Amino acid sequence: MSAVLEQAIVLHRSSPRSSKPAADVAWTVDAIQALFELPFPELLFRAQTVHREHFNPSQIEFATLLSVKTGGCPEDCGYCPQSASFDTGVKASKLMELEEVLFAARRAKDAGATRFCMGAAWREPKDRDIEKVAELVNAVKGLGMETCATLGMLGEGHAETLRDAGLDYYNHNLDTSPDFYGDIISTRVYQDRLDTLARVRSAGVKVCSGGIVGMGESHRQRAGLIAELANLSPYPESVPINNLVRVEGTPLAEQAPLDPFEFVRTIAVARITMPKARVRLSAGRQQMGDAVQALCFLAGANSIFYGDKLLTTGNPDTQADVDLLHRLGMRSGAPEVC
Ligand code: SAM
Ligand code: DTB
Ligand code: SF4
Repeated sequence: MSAVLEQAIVLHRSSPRSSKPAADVAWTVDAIQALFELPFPELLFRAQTVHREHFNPSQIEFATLLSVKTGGCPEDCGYCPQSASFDTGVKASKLMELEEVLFAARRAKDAGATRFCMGAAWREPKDRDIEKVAELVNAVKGLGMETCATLGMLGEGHAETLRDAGLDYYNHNLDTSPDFYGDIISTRVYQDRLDTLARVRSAGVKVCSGGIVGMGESHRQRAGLIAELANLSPYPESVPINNLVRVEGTPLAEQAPLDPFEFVRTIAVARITMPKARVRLSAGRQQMGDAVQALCFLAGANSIFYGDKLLTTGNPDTQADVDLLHRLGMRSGAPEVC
């Protein structure tokens, strides 16, 4: 066994990170890469052990997404069908009306979702956008659902306004490692993302932040993304792991698909390094198959996006997800940390 691998194992066994969220031990990229390189059964066993320390491993959160403002985005994220820089056939639309959003949220709740996440294709919302989204958040919160919003970079006071309206989580993904970021996005820098996450955290809104795998990043860069997330202090309460959805018209449309076991490994490493987070098996499930999804649950995923659509692309239909959990003897519900 290599020295780095031993370090990863020792670190995992002895580090307070396995039981305390705000740990004093930083994860090195080497140690995380060594976790990725463990034999698959060993990695899954470790991830399951950590998962069971904090959660009921049979419970999966259902979070429903709604694109409340679609397309026409000035950013050039190479994976995204909503960027105005690419011809993907996504039509730009204005912010949805309150009644439409409430209708979708009620439907999601009736179908069993506990979290409702509203996404907008903005680089950064204006003050008046925040006022309008705050009304949406307040109305959805009134239904008794957990609320989440993903609106791009936040300015001064935005996170506080959303918090006061009842926002539980703000989603803002680091997406990939710092050294691969510039290959994917040219219109903003990594530090912009970190600055928004700091604003969210200091307003007392819970952080939802993860990334995308399968964009052509190296093994080390995949480990680098997890290191960035796990070393946020504290690490995010919610960690979406997206498998790239290859959309025609985007620069990443022809990207070779990722080995599904590598995706499962990413979930497992996220679970080990962020033990109390809700780790979400996010975009890419429609292309994945039931067996790989089941492996992701074994690797410590305890949340999925639930509903026929993500933002602009497809997702398994709700009955298929209900059936999948039933076949696995699992159940839906907001996972509580124990
Ligand atoms: N505009 C805001 C932002 O960028 O933060 C919010 C919406 S944006 C669509 C939210 C996240 O969706 C991105 O950070 C990215 O992780 C994910 N995403 C977008 N397109 C994707 C794709 N084709 N495959 C997988 N994930 C994708
Ligand atoms: C996240 O990490 N993934 C979601 C949500 N947060 C906003 C979005 C996935 C989008 C997939 C491409 C689309 O449907 O447009
Ligand atoms: Fe815009 Fe967000 Fe898509 Fe980037 S990921 S192009 S910021 S909507």
